[in-house]
Amino acid sequence: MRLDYLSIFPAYFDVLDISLVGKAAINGLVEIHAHDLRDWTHDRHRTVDDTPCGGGAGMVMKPDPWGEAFDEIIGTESDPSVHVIFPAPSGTPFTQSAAAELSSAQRIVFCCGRYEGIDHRVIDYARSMWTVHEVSLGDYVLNGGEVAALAITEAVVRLVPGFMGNPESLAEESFSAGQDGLLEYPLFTRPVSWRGLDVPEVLMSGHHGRIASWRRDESVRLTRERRPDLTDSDSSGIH
Ligand code: 6GU
Repeated sequence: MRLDYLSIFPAYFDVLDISLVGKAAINGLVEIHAHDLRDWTHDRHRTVDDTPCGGGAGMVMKPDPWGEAFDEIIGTESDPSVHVIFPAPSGTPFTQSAAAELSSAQRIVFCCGRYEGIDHRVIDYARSMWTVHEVSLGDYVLNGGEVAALAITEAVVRLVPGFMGNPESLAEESFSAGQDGLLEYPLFTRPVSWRGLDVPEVLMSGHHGRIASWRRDESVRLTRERRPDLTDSDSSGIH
């Protein structure tokens, strides 16, 4: 899998080297390329923004540097196997199933906007050429797409076959099919008693049936309490 990042702050992606994603890069599982969008400007001030057509506050990212960067990084041919991601609060919510689908992609290009956003023709052009995803991490506003791109990267790369030492731990965590779409149950390890707090007795009982049913009850209780939205769907596992 090759990952490209287009940003006016490419140093954000330096952290990928010190993470498990960096280990995956060393092992040849992923290839990481961070680019400075200003490399595709031609004026003395390396301008990437301009005032919004129609007026209003803030600035909009000009289409030209994006187009030239696409030409050089991706090419000028249509190829639906290239996934181009535009992180933005106006995108569709990013989910575990979206991460799972992207984990089999050969190429992902992250387009990290700043200011009020990117000229929409950049997104329309990319859509005419490649597979575009406009995604949001949640209902809050970040200053730019970089931190979102890092989060999406981590969610995707850990699902790339060969990344996880123990792939079974993927099946049991929150939102995975193995958890029936419920939140993960609470975890404990030794010591059995710590600062006056004890590990639930059932987990020390050695009774696998009772342990499974305790964990299931806790998952259902937590999901109802914290994420009632997840219990509405037919796939929630609460029937
Ligand atoms: Cl993907 N981008 C930005 N800029 N803000 C966000 C977001 C993304 N998701 C939530 N807030």
